[in-house]
Amino acid sequence: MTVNVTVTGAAGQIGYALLFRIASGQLLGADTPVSLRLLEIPQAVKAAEGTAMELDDCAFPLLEDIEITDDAKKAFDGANIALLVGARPRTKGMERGDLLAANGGIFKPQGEAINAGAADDVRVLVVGNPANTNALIAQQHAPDVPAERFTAMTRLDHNRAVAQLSKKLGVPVSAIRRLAIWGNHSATQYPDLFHAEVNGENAAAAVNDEAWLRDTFIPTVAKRGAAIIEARGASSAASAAGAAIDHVSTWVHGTAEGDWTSAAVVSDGSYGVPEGLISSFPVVARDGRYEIVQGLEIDDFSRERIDASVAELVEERDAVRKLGLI
Ligand code: NAX
Repeated sequence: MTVNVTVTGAAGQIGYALLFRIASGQLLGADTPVSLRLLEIPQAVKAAEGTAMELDDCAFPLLEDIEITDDAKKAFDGANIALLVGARPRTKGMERGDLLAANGGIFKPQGEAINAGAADDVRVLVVGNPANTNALIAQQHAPDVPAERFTAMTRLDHNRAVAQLSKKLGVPVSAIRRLAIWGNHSATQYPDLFHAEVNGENAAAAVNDEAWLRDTFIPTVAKRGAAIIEARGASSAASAAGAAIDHVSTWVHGTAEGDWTSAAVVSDGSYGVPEGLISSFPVVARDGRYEIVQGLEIDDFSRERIDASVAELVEERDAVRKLGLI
């Protein structure tokens, strides 16, 4: 059966890296035809049409059709997968409150449109920043959709952490399992090596260098986005698109036995993260659902960092509440 995939911000740079991979079958597999619905703001519809021309020109056998619109209701009608990439970036002199308000103006109506018209099995991934709180706003305006269907992306952070660890230890990325990002997709995020494994051995023990972990690994992962901008002159796009593909394809197809991944999902109160916040956790995907890995022991080092990132999420939630956005 054809799967309807809605992508917002389709004319942006992540959109450009993402759409071709979806249409080629990398999101849902080589047997699943896709119908793309691209949502853009009116000024960018023409650019999205240009991307659609290129998608046509790839003659992807799995791509059934492409619809381009600036109307959220149309874009989410019948959506099975919704990738919310378009967001309002922070511009010079913009306060955090202004940023949250501007994004509330995007994610509230999109949540409402998902609630009104998306398919019963809709799964939502928010990529656009501030991703966790944008996802919370959309989720709060979609009361008829199970809350667990709203997620935000920390898979890029996860992949970045895997890559850094692989380089440090000189092992292939395939040797690394059970890494986890906790908290907010922001500089406060906490990439956790204490539960990760390298060739079956504890990763923190294999590194055996707390100073590296604290002063190099964690800040390198957390500030990688800024380092990419500095080097490339533009923010990460292909790696972000790759992580979005990973997030959805894991969600649909499941995690490998004994492994887990990272995703920001609605908290059920696990690990002291207030219920209802959309926070990153170690998660397994089973039967099309992301579930928080339970029962991990959290030491003081990790506790302090998880709490700091979660405190930031609480502040963001309180700020959008105050603005009347949720
Ligand atoms: P671009 O500025 O290239 O593209 C964004 C696109 O969204 C633009 O074409 C714009 O017209 C569109 N847009 C804006 N408002 C819209 C609306 N209401 N409806 C539909 N489309 C709308 O940004 P890009 O580099 O593609 O990044 C997109 C978002 O991803 C940004 O918010 C960025 O901060 C975020 N990121 C999130 C990451 C994550 O790990 N969660 C990593 C990468 C990226 O930084």
